[in-house]
Amino acid sequence: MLKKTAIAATAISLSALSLSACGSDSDSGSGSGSGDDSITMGFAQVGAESGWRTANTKSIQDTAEQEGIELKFTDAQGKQENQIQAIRSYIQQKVDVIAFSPVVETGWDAVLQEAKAANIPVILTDRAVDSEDTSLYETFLGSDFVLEGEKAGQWLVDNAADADTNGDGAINVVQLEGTTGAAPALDRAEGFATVIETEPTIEVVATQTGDFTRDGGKQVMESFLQSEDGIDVVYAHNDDMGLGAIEAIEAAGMTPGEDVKIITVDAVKDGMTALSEGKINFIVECNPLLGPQLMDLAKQVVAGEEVEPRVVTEETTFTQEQAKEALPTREY
Ligand code: GYE
Repeated sequence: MLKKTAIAATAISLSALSLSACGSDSDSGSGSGSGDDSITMGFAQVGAESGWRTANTKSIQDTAEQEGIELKFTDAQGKQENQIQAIRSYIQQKVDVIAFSPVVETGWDAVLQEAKAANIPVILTDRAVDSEDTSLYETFLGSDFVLEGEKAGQWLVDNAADADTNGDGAINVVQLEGTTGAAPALDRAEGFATVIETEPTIEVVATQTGDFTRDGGKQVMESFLQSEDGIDVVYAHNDDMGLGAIEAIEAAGMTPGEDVKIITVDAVKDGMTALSEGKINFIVECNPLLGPQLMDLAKQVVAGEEVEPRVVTEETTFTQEQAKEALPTREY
């Protein structure tokens, strides 16, 4: 009894806020105990640019609460300098672990070195950095974006005959890219390009960033519809931009999913709904529910345990028929 009280008191003084928020300790079963060793995590999020991001943030916040991890959360509004500032402030506050989803791949070495010098472990979540020194972070948890691009390209190759909506023997693709310099934008473009190379009739005739937003996708698609003749296919790096493109296509008097085929990535509810309605033709899933794996990894690295340097999330793909089946039980 005495010993337990002493440990609890130390934990409270180390991290004054974390215990009060969770009320009485509910028995959370497995793991590292009953709250004596509470963890503070600083999480620097990209922003709130898409349905995927909203689901990702919710998963992280909900899981932290369930696991009794104190979460300091910031939204960088899509700006790398805001994320760097947030990470510096987490270092100053001496959090136990820092996790973040880097807006872009480059330019992280300096701040990661500061975290390392302060002995604070870093977990990359969702997006990668291009730092050559992999000792700057413990692990990278997230999807294989190249594979996602390959799956999108493979569907198009497999459905090439159907995708030639203009019937002229050439399949003209316009690409709506994610945020310039972001890992999912670079990798989804690369994976797609490698696979469509195998089918000479398929060509990306125009490509531009829509910044992963619905509005961005709509605006870029409007300009593509004016500048390009005979667009057969839209490949959007996320659902939101695909949904924006649908609005532009409809406003131009065409039928999305028929006159122009649409392939997207994510499989969030709005995207899946459009897929089940026939407005999108194929979606490659990218799972935003990273909270549980992230909190598990955080507990392990804070305990000084070795973790796998790369943790890849499992994902599938959806056709229109599969979307109809999956929608009723879709969580996000
Ligand atoms: O696909 C997109 C979001 O990094 C995987 O970012 C994430 C991407 C996701 O804005 O919708």
